[in-house]
Parts: sequence; C-alpha cells; structure tokens
Amino acid sequence: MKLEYIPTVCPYCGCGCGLNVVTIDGKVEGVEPWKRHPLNEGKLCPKGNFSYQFVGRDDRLTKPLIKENGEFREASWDEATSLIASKLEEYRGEDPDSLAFLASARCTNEENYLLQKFARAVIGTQNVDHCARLCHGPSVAGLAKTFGSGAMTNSISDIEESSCIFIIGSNTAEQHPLIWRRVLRAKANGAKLIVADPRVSPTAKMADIYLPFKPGTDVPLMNAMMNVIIEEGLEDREFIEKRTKDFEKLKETVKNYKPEEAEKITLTPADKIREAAIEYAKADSAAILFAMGITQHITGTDNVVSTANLAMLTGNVGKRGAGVNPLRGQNNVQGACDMGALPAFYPGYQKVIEEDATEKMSCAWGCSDLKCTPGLTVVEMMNAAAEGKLKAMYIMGENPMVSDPDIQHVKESLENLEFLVVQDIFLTETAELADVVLPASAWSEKNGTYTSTERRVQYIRKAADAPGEAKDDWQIICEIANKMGADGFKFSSAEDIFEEIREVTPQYAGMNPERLVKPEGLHWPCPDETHPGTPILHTEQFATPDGLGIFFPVEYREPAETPDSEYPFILTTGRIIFHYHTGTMTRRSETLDREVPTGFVEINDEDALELGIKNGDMVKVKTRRGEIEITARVTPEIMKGVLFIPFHFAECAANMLTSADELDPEAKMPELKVSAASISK
Ligand SMILES: Nc1nc2c(c(=O)[nH]1)N[C@H]1C(S)=C(S)[C@@H](COP(=O)(O)OP(=O)(O)OC[C@H]3O[C@@H](n4cnc5c(=O)[nH]c(N)nc54)[C@H](O)[C@@H]3O)O[C@H]1N2
Ligand SMILES: Nc1nc2c(c(=O)[nH]1)N[C@H]1C(S)=C(S)[C@@H](COP(=O)(O)OP(=O)(O)OC[C@H]3O[C@@H](n4cnc5c(=O)[nH]c(N)nc54)[C@H](O)[C@@H]3O)O[C@H]1N2
Ligand code: SF4
Ligand SMILES: [Mo]
Repeated sequence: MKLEYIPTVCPYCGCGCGLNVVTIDGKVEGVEPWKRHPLNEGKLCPKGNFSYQFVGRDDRLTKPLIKENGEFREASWDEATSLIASKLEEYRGEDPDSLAFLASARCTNEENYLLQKFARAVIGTQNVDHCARLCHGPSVAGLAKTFGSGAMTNSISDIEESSCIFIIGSNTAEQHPLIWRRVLRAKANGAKLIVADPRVSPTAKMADIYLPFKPGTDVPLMNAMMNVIIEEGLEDREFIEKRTKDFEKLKETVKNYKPEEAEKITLTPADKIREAAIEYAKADSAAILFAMGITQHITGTDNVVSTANLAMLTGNVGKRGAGVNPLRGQNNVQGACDMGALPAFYPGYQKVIEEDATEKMSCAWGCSDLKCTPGLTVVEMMNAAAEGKLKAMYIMGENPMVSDPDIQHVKESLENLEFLVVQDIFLTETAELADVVLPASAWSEKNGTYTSTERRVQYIRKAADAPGEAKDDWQIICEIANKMGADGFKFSSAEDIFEEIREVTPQYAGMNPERLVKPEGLHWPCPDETHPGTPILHTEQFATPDGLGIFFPVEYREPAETPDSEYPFILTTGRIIFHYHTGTMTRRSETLDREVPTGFVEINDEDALELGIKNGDMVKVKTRRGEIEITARVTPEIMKGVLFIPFHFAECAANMLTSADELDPEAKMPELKVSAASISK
C-alpha cells in the first residue's frame, strides 16, 4: 500500500486554504491539514474537509458525449473535437460575434487564460465572460472608479490587526469561514464588530453592533453613516486633503441623509446608525468586509462606491488592519478576472477599448482582427441567444441552468442556440441541454495556479489521475485550437502556459516556479523577479492616473422591484455553509448532503403566524417570473417582510424566481438580492 500526501489548495471558496490530498495507491481517499499553510494554518471548514468526496463519484463524466436525435451517445475525443472545430469554424466564418464563451472560476489561471485567448485570438470575438459577472463585477467597477483598482486592498491575516470590522452584506462565518477565523481573533483582541444584514446570520449573531436593514437600501445606510461622521467632525482631514479629491461633492450629497431620514428607507433605528458610524470612525484601523449583499443589485456599483467613500472619509485605506475588502467568492474567481475572462479586459485588466492594449495583445497572440469594443456579458449573452443573435456557445465549468437569474429564460435561450458545448466534470442541468459534452479533470487531478481573494497566487497539484478519458481543461482547449489550425496552443504543461501569462500580465510578471513553489505563494502585483509581492494596496498612492482616491457621491435608487399588494414580500437569495452554488459538488458529497438535503425558505415568525404557515410546511413562493414549492423555515432571525432562499437546490431553484430584466448600468449585474414575492401555504 502506498500512502501519499500532496499539498494543494481547496477547490471551493476564495479563501484559498491549503490542504493535503491523501491518496492510497494513487486513489484519492481523504484530506489532511496543511499546518504550515499561512492562511488556514491547518484548519478547514466542512466543505474543505470533505472536498475529496465528489471526485471519485461514479457519475463523473468519463467520455465525450454527442447528442443525436435528442439522446447522448459516447464518442471518441477525435470525433468530438473534430465536430466542435468544424462547427466553430463555420460560425466564425459567418460572424465571430455569433459565438460566445463562458470561462470558469473553478478552473485554473492557465485554463482561463487559454479560453479567453481562444475566444479572442482564434475566433475573433470579445464575447467571453464568467460568473464574476453575477458576483464581484460591481466590486471591480466600483473600486476601479474610486481607487483605480478593483481587488481586496488588504490581506486576510491583516484583518486580525483591525480595531473595528464593519461587515456589510457578507455572511463571512458561513461563506468565508477561514477569514471569519481572523475576524474572531481580532474580536478576541478587543476589536469591535459591526454587522449590517437583513438576517441575523451566524455572522450577525457575533456582532457588537447589529444593524438590521431592508434589502436594497445599502446606499442610504452608508450615506447616513457618513452624514454622522461629518456632523461629528470625525472625518480624517489630513487623509482627505493629501490623498483624495472631490470631498466637497460627497459632503453636499450625504448632508441630506440624516439618520432619521435614512431610517424611513432602511428601517434601521437612527441611534444604531449613529452608534455604528461613530464606532467605525473612531477606530485606529477599521476594515470593511463585503460580499454579495452589496454587489448583487442593480445598484451594486453604487453600493461598492459607498464602501470606498466611507473608508476614504476616515483614512482607512493603505494601512494594516484597514481597507475595503470585497471577499471574492470562488477558489479562482480572482484569477479568472486577472486572466481576462471578461469581455472588457485582457489579462491584467488591460482595457479592450484602449487601442494600445488591443495592439499589444494582437501582437503577442499573432492575430489581426481584435475589435476595441467590449463583448457581451453573461446576461447579455442569454438575451442575445433568445433573440437568435447568438448562434453557438461554449461553456467551461459553469452551470447557468441553476445559477443564472430567471432560469426559464436561460432554458429558452440555451435551447434557441444552434450549437452548445459544455465542458464539465458532471452531467449538469446545463450539460443536459448541450450538443456536445466534454469530460474535464477535477481540481485534484491537475496542475496549475489559483489566485485567492487576497490576490495570493498558489500552485495546485495533481494527486491522482482523472477518471476514464477525462482531460485537463487546458488540454481540451489546445486540442480544439490545434484542430482549427491555430498557432500559439502548443503547450505541454500548465507551467508552459504560466510562462506566457507572465509575459502579458504585468501583475504576474515577477512570478516564477521557484518563487511560487513556496507555501505562501505570491500576492500580485509582483512586477519583477526581485519584487516581494504586494499584500497591501494603495499604501502611498491610489492606482488612479493622478494617484488620488476619488469620492463619488451616490444617491439612493430603488431596487428594480418593490413590494406591492400582489407580491408583498422582498425575496433575497444566498448560501449556506454546507453547500456550494449549484450543488454539483457538495450535493455529491455524502457528508455535506446529509446535513442539508434540500432547499428551504426562511420567513419571519410574525409574518408566518399571520399567514398560518408553520415551520416545516410546504409553501408556494411566487414572483413575476415563476413559482416554486419549498419547505418553510420559520424564524425570528430574518427581518419582517423579507424571505430568504439558498440558491443551491435545482428542485426548488431560487433562480426560477429572480429577474434578469434590469441590470446595473456599469457592471451589468442583475438584481439577485431583491425580488418582489408572495408566499402561501
Ligand atoms: N458555503 C459556501 N461558501 C461560499 C459559497 C457557497 O456557495 N457556499 N460561494 C462562494 C461565492 S462564489 C461567493 S460570491 C461568496 C458569497 O458570500 P456572501 O456574500 O457572504 O453570501 P450570500 O449568502 O450570497 O450573501 C451574504 C449576505 O447578504 C445578505 N443580504 C441579502 N440582501 C442584502 C442587501 O440588500 N444588502 C446587504 N448588505 N446584505 C444583504 C444575506 O442575508 C446574506 O447573509 O461565498 C463564497 N463561499
Ligand atoms: N439567486 C442567486 N443566484 C446566484 C447567486 C446568488 O447569490 N443568488 N450567486 C451568484 C454567484 S456569486 C456565483 S459565483 C454564481 C456561481 O455560478 P456557477 O459558476 O454556475 O456555479 P457552480 O455550481 O460553481 O458551477 C461550476 C461548474 O463547474 C464544474 N466544475 C468544477 N470543477 C471543474 C473543473 O475543474 N473543470 C470544469 N470544466 N468544470 C468544473 C461544476 O461541476 C459546476 O457545474 O452563481 C450566481 N448565482
Ligand atoms: S474556507 Fe473556503 S477554501 Fe477554506 S476550507 Fe472552507 S471552502 Fe475551502
Ligand atoms: Mo460568487
């Protein structure tokens, strides 16, 4: 018997915890702590602990599948990739923009880099996007506007040094458990914890100051906090003077948001707003942590801008224990964005609209027909497919039939395509609709790099072979590109691809195998091989052209839907600790599945009493898009008038109810956190 420990990185959330995969005679049998890993120091959350369980499932995809007369049949790699290559050539010949690509925050940097390169250099379209659009797109847009760069400003360990932590719209305890550990340590050292959330989430339960508030009213809440800070003279005048501009504009706007006025909109008691504002402003170093509660709105970018305004107002940027920290969700969503799997950016956030950048990339990739116009975003792709403008799609490692808003619309869109390729590790709800399904290897079966939420780039390591004929995503992309006669896809390893990434991505230029092999990895920006990496951004200057942070005042805008007599509740959606997104992995893990086998809707106990709904009853939840049947969880821990559904469960899918009609004008985010809904027995 041969026992091996292979150090690698957890495949789930953006914390980027290190763990050892344990193999017995080459088969994955478990995971063991990695004690020296700087982030998690040997600790794991339940998902990390059981992350090995789904890889060995016997329903893994093992052979390419081609659909014929509505049924899948097994095919050889040669047949499947030849078919795809000829179809893609056909659509490219008609119009490159009739094709679109979804990359994957579950895949490595190398794989995302290649998929966007394929879309751009081989097909000639900028239509490449991924789930960041439904996630931290507004963080990238909002922080680029204010700070000039859209990533977490500080590192995770740094949170421990905060004297005040303001968490808004993040259920850190359940969704980023190993960041939460640092929050608890800071608290044990005396830091004050302020949490704003419509639910008394496990995170909110630990707060020193809890601010309940109505979903979709983040802007007035934060404007009111800034109003108090300025009224009380607690702003950091020196920081404002030296490092920022347009403070007067902010002052003019927030003066109209007195806490008593804000209370009418947010339903947060005015004295609580005052208390939180003063606590945050008085702290030596105060950190803001936020996630989907802030971003998943048509005002997502405005909400993010508000967090940046608040931090600059109090001088809480560029120092330890402070900052504005969007907690990135997926294991490699930071990396997928860095690699340019976005329709408006090349690798390293070089803008598609800038001719210089487009010329540079054309030169690097040896192609001539790149356009300087951004391509379609996730929801725009679905709309274009429904309208027949998009003819074919290639989806690598995403499951929009559960994760995208308004699933009925997604289904119609995908069915309207002439040709759909899905590359996944399981036959998902989305793969069921494909013309060709390609089997990919999973995280423990390949080499490459992931970039965690704190911009830490780390190696993942192959521990065992993929099942059947499944291949690494990057190998599959290369095979199709080579069949199409493309240059620039003759790679023999993930390391080879990384060398090219370094050449075209300034933030990654200084990372080489000798440096990355260390357990600490490297934080970008790391511009050359002598550079130590950058755990804290904006210490001296912001990343804006003149180095100054910019205050952008924002006014309250209502969500796309507000409750009325027919749909009197606000439905919000999110996650729970045991499950991950569309459940393809956690629901195939027996330990996690046993914890929570299906979905539920949380409803406030007083609302439930009025409607005659008891805990455990089957209820119907309805919105203008559709309705689902689901079990009721009656609890005092959610605000009156608000419902909450975790979106992991296809049989009672929250996204049957959400809307894709309106989008954030800048980040194109749909309103996943607010829908008008009704509930009945
Ligand atoms: N267990 C687990 N962990 C995960 C994931 C998972 O699926 N499962 N997914 C990962 C990914 S990709 C992401 S993006 C992160 C997401 O991590 P989080 O953003 O922390 O998760 P959510 O549950 O979507 O939403 C967070 C909180 O927002 C609150 N909220 C609802 N409406 C509003 C509002 O209008 N304003 C504010 N301020 N708050 C509101 C909800 O009550 C909820 O407590 O988690 C990552 N980690
Ligand atoms: N209502 C509502 N909807 C939401 C959200 C919400 O809060 N509320 N949150 C949004 C957010 S933040 C996110 S990030 C998205 C997530 O949306 P998705 O990314 O669509 O969700 P996942 O379930 O993570 O899908 C990843 C897919 O990749 C596959 N996979 C895993 N590893 C590999 C691999 O190595 N190679 C390949 N090829 N495939 C692999 C998995 O089997 C799975 O099918 O959902 C969004 N949708
Ligand atoms: S906190 Fe995130 S990265 Fe760490 S073990 Fe849990 S799911 Fe994995
Ligand atoms: Mo996400």
